Amino acid sequence: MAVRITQLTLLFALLLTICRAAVVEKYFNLTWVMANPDGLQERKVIGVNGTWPLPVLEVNKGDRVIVHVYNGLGDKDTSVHWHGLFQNGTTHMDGPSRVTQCPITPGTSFTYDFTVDQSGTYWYHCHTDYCYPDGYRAPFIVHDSDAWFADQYKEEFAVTVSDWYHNMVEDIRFIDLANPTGAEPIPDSFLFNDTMNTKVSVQPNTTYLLRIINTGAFVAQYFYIEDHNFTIVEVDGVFTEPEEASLIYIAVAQRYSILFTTKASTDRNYGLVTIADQVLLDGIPDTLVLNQTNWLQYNPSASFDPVNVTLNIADENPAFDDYSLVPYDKEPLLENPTKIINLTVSMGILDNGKPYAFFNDQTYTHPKVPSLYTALTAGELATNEAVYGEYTNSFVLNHLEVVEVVLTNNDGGSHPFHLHQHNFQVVSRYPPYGEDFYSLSDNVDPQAFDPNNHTAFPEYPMRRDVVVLPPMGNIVIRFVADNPGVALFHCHIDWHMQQGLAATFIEAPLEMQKKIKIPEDHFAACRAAGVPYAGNAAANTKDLLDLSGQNKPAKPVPAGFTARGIVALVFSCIAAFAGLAAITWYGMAPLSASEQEAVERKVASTNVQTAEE
Ligand SMILES: *[C@@H]1O[C@H](CO)[C@@H](O)[C@H](O)[C@H]1NC(C)=O
Ligand SMILES: *[C@@H]1O[C@H](CO)[C@@H](O)[C@H](O)[C@H]1NC(C)=O
Ligand SMILES: *[C@@H]1O[C@H](CO)[C@@H](O)[C@H](O)[C@H]1NC(C)=O
Ligand SMILES: *[C@@H]1O[C@H](CO)[C@@H](O)[C@H](O)[C@H]1NC(C)=O
Ligand SMILES: *[C@@H]1O[C@H](CO)[C@@H](O)[C@H](O)[C@H]1NC(C)=O
Ligand SMILES: *[C@@H]1O[C@H](CO)[C@@H](O)[C@H](O)[C@H]1NC(C)=O
Ligand SMILES: *[C@@H]1O[C@H](CO)[C@@H](O)[C@H](O)[C@H]1NC(C)=O
Ligand SMILES: *[C@@H]1O[C@H](CO)[C@@H](O)[C@H](O)[C@H]1NC(C)=O
Ligand SMILES: *[C@@H]1O[C@H](CO)[C@@H](O)[C@H](O)[C@H]1NC(C)=O
Ligand SMILES: *[C@@H]1O[C@H](CO)[C@@H](O)[C@H](O)[C@H]1NC(C)=O
Ligand SMILES: [Cu+2]
Repeated sequence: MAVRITQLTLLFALLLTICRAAVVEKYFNLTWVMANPDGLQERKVIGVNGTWPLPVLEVNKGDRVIVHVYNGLGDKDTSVHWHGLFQNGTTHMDGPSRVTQCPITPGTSFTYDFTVDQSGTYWYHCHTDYCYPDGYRAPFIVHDSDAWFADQYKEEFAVTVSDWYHNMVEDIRFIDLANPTGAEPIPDSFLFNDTMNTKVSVQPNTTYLLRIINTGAFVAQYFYIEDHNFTIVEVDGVFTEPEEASLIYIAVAQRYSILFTTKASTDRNYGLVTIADQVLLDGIPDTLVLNQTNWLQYNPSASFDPVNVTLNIADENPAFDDYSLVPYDKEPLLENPTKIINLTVSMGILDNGKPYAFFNDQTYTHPKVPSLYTALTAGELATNEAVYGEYTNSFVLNHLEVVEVVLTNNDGGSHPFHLHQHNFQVVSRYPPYGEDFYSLSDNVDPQAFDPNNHTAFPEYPMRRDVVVLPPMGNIVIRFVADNPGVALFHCHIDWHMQQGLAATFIEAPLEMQKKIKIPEDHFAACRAAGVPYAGNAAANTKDLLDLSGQNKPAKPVPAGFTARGIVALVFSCIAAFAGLAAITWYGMAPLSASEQEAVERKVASTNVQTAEE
C-alpha cells in the first residue's frame, strides 16, 4: 500500500509538471538600432524587432522554449547561446557558431527549440565571432516555485551590469599589429541594467530577491547595497545554502541571486553600488567612471545621492569568496576522475605579429566543419580526437565518466572560464583567497597544481558555470560527462575568446549519434553560409584522418627572435608594402617592463614548442 501511494504521488507530481509546462514561442527579428545607454554617445546596437535593450526572457522550469531568429542585420552573421542551459539532448541548440551550428547569415532564419529543466538566473547572447559587445545580450530567467527560498521574498528584480564601448566591435583594433601586447580595449563606460541612474522601488520591512548578471565583454564588477547586507541563494543557476555577504565580485557571465530585507524607515534612499575591477584595465582614462550609483528607492521625494566609494574597495573589504558556497543539493565531491585534462593558459604573439591566447601553447582556430557535425558524421572515428582537427583543442569524453580539468594560469591576468552544457564542481584553487587574489603582483611564478600536494578537496564543492582562474594560479574543476554533446570551454572575456582561448569537449560522440537529430533549417543555414556540414575538421568525408586543408592559425614565432624583433620585422614589412604610417606609433612606443617580460616569457615557451616539432 505504501508503495502504491508513493507511485501515485510520483505520477501526480509528473502530471503536475507536464501540465504546468508551457510552450514559450518568440520571434526575433534582429536589426541594427540606435541607442545611447550611457548618455554620452549614440551608437548602433543589435536590436530585436527594432528595440534595444533586448527582451528579458522569463519562463518556468519545465517550459519548452522556441525562438525563431531572423537575421535582419544585413552585414553580420549571428547565433544565440543560452548561457548556462544544459541543452540536455539538444546540444545542437546551444548556439556557438562553427561548434554546434553554422552561422546564421543575413537574410536567413534559424529556430532554437529546447526544454528548460533547470531553474535560476541565465542569459542569452550572440556567439558568432565578436558580436555580443554590440548589445546582443539579455537576461533569461527560469522561475521555479519549488526553489527553497521561493516563499521568502515578496517580489523579485533582475538587473544586468556590463562594460560598454562606444565603438562597434569591428572598429576596435584588437587582434592587430598595432597591439602586440594584446592590451584589451578599455570600455567607455559601465552600465547598470543597460542604462544608468536606475531606481528600484521598494517597500519598507520587505524582503526581495535580486538577480544580478554580468553581461559585459571584459570587466568584472564589485557590487554592494549601501548599508544593507544580503543573503546569497544562487550562483549561476545553482541554489546554494544561504550565505550572508556585504560585497560580491561578479566576473563577466557570472550570476548571483541575493535576498535582502529593506529597512523599517523610509526617510532616505540607498545606493546600489557597482565598481569596475580596475585591475583588469591596462590604463584608466580620466573620462572613465569606474563606480556607479543606482538606488533602492524607499522614498521618491528623498534625495538620490551618489555613494562615495574607494575604488580599490577590495583592499578594505575582500569580496565574498564564492569557493566557500555549498550547493543546496549538497552534491558530494565527485571522486576518481577517469579523464584528466591539463590546460595551461598563456598569452603571446604569433609570427604575424598579432596577439593570441593559448591553451597548452595552442590557439583555437575554428574548424571548417562545426565540431558537432563532425561528431555526427564520423561514425566510429568520432571517438578519435584527430578528426576534430589539430587546432581546435578537442578532447573526447566518455559517456558518464568523471572529468577533471586542471587549469594553470601562466598569465598575470585573471580569466573567467565558462563550460557549456554543465555546471562543474570547483574542487581546488590556488592561491588561497585573500586581498590580492584577483591581482597577484608581478614577479610571481605560475603555480602548477600538484596532485600530491594540495589543500583538502571540499566535501560539497561549490558549483557554477563560470569560475575565475586567478593570475599565476590554478583551479581544478570536475563534472560528470552525462550530457552527450559538444561543449565549448572558454574564457568568457570576449576579447580572449577571439584570441583563441577555447577548447572543445566532445562528450560521448557515439551516444550523440544515436540521439541527436539535426533539424533541416540548421543544414539550410550551413548551405546559406557556404559551410560544409559533414566530415572531419577539414571537411574531408572520405579519409577522416586526412586533415589536409584544415584551418590553421599563424605559426609560432621562429626560434631566435625576440618579441620586439618580430614586432619590428612585421612592422618594417607592413610599412614597406603599405606605408601604414598611422600604426607605427605603437611599434615605436616602448613596451613596459612587465609587457616586455610577458611577451618574452611567451616567446620562450613558443620556442620550446617549435623545437619539439
Ligand atoms: C517581433 O515582431 C513579430 C512580428 O510583428 C511578432 O510576431 C513578435 O512577437 C515580435 N517579437 C518580440 C520578441 O517582440
Ligand atoms: C525585420 O525588420 C525589418 C525592419 O523593420 C523589416 O524590413 C523586415 O521585413 C523584418 N523581417 C521579418 C522576417 O520580420
Ligand atoms: C531592467 O531592464 C529590463 C529591460 O530593459 C526591464 O524590463 C527591467 O524592469 C529593469 N529592471 C529594473 C529593476 O529596473
Ligand atoms: C553587515 O554584516 C557585518 C558583518 O556581520 C556587520 O558588521 C554589519 O553591521 C552588517 N551591516 C548591516 C547594515 O547590517
Ligand atoms: C516596520 O517594522 C517595524 C518593526 O517590525 C515597525 O515598527 C514599523 O512600523 C514597520 N514600518 C512600516 C513602514 O511598516
Ligand atoms: C564615485 O565615487 C566618488 C568618490 O567617492 C564619488 O565622488 C562619486 O560621486 C561617485 N560616483 C558615482 C557615479 O557614484
Ligand atoms: C561624499 O564626498 C563629498 C566630497 O568629499 C562630500 O561633500 C559628501 O558629504 C560625501 N557624501 C557622503 C554621503 O558621505
Ligand atoms: C596532467 O598533469 C599531471 C601533473 O603534472 C601529470 O601527472 C599528468 O600525467 C598530466 N595528465 C595528462 C593527461 O596530461
Ligand atoms: C606543498 O605545497 C605547499 C604550498 O604550495 C608548499 O609550501 C610545500 O612546500 C609543498 N610540500 C611539498 C612536500 O612539496
Ligand atoms: C541529462 O539527462 C540525463 C537523463 O536523460 C541525466 O542522467 C543527466 O544527468 C543530464 N545531464 C545534465 C547535465 O543535465
Ligand atoms: Cu581570459
